[in-house]
Amino acid sequence: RIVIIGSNGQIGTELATALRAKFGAQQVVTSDIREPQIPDSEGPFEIIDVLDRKSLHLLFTKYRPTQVYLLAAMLSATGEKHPRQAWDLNINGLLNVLDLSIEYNVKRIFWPSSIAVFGPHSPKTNTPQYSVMDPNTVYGISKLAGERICEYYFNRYGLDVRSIRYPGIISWKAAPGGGTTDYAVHIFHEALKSNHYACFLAPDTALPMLYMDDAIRGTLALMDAPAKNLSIRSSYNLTGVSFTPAKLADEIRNYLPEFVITYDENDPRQAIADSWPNSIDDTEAQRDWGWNPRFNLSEITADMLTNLKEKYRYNDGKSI
Ligand code: VAH
Repeated sequence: RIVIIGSNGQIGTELATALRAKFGAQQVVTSDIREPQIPDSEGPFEIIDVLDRKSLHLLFTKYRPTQVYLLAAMLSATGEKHPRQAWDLNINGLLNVLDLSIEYNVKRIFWPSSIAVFGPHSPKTNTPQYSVMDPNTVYGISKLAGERICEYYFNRYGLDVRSIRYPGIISWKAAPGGGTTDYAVHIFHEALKSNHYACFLAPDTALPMLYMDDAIRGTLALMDAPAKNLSIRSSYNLTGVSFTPAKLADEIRNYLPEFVITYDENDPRQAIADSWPNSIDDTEAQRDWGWNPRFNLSEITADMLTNLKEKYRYNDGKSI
């Protein structure tokens, strides 16, 4: 069986769909701290708090997973509002899963890191795999510590845990929660709803981004790669495309010519974004397991608007 912990989230939702398509619905167990908005009719679902070792133990006993995907985490912006809870969930949740994975001899574990592990003194452009890393958000600090823990469990216990430093992820199926890059998702919804978006990042804030289809395909490619090919056991740099809010607005106007973007100054997420790279060098992922992004900014924009148009027309009956 494959177990996904945190399957209600932006990435977990689509990982569940992809893994069920690949391994069969009954082979993939989804789990989260509460029921999903739309009940999971595809396959087994369990309510799990990753910080409750007892319930986690029961999950591993019941399903004896061969693979575990740990997606439960508190992201950057929310983490700055609740720093202790963010550290606790992101670090102790990981330790609980790694320890149980040893006890139950889980073959492969996936855990997401983030470009948030880089900080103000990391190179801003084409940030390399190995670099000065001085993250100044609790989220980034917890992800950097988590990477060191994953590499330790691999070297000390031979646990085959694999990880990707996700950039901002853009998708339309499930809402993102509490991130700084989420402007690049909200903007599409607002453009379709009201032809206007009040952006919480400044127009020239360049950030590395990745379309969800690419993120899922890359994650499965890493998990399928032969262990001997993997030279990185902390977490792989990965990126799709870098752009600014102003560039994204221009791209949207190619489809919605009346679209207007305005900028809210002084949002706390600006300082978080300013501490992160503008672009990422993912040479190691390309070399070790054939990473190659497929969606550029224009294709992301077209796919998002096409799919969300359907979603909005369906929900509100309003014509876009
Ligand atoms: C966030 N979407 O904004 C996440 C991600 C690199 C950004 O880690 O916190």
